[in-house]
Amino acid sequence: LRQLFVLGFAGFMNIQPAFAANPLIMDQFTADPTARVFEGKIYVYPSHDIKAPPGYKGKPDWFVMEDYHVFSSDNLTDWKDHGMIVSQTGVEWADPTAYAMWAPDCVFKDGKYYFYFPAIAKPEEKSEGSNEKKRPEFRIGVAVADKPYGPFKPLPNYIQGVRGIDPNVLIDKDGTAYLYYSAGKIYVAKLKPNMTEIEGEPMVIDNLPTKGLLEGPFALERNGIYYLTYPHVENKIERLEYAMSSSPMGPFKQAGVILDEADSGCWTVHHSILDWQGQSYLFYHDKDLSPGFDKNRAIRADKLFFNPDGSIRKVIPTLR
Ligand code: FUB
Repeated sequence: LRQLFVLGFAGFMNIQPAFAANPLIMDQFTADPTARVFEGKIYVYPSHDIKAPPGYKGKPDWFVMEDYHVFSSDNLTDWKDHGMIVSQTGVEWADPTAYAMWAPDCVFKDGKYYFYFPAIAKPEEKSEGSNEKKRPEFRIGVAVADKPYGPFKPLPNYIQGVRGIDPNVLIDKDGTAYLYYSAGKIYVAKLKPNMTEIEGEPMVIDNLPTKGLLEGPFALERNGIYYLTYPHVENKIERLEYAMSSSPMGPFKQAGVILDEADSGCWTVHHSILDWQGQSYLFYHDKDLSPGFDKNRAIRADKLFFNPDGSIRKVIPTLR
């Protein structure tokens, strides 16, 4: 009956319902899913929420994230956990006590898989002879593998010239790679062909909401349109919005809402968009496995539809 009601209402509103087996992963908390098709399968690179371990000294009731797993599926229902691929204790430059392995991405270029991840860097001495430490800051690192499931080898240092979180990489049709990330605003920088350094200075993306852009950009290209999708918070909870452009670096024009604020009250909505077997999907998260605490999240996927003019229809979240 509920589904019939949703279908009728969706038809009336010219929005497209979708049903999926959500949440996707049931045996651990997962968040911030970047989904990619590699070697004929869907690979999802989420971040990994955990309960604070004994002795944890970080901010209370906050994200606690020490590593990443990768999952694959060929039907969106049965998922294989390939295990831990990168951990805070295995990255030379990262503070191994920070539990801040936030939202990652992974792309394939010239035979290699590049896994991009944010983490808090080890505090450095401020200046010679001074014991003062710099404030902890987020940097973005890269780990490289020959296969989508690893083993991934983290590079010894983070990407120079980039301070921020939530890396996302778009490889354009001409092979140029662009790194998007957040640091209060959304930034973009061209990556050098080695995929581990940027060319020039990062640039702030203009014409987006002036407030409430905290995290989670995801860019894609479709039929010559470049989409920048991003969580936007106005009333404590994020909703997913997007902007369109004819170029990967903009200028972008705000175009609408993809996903409304979660009914559950989960305040983050990190996401990605994937085409799989002729259908687009929105991967995102909610707090299905932890209704009382929205820093222990669970990833979901729902169908996403484009209108003939390239605009995106609102996604209706589903649960199994
Ligand atoms: O998962 C930690 C942070 O919460 C991510 O980096 C953000 O995008 C938000 O989902």
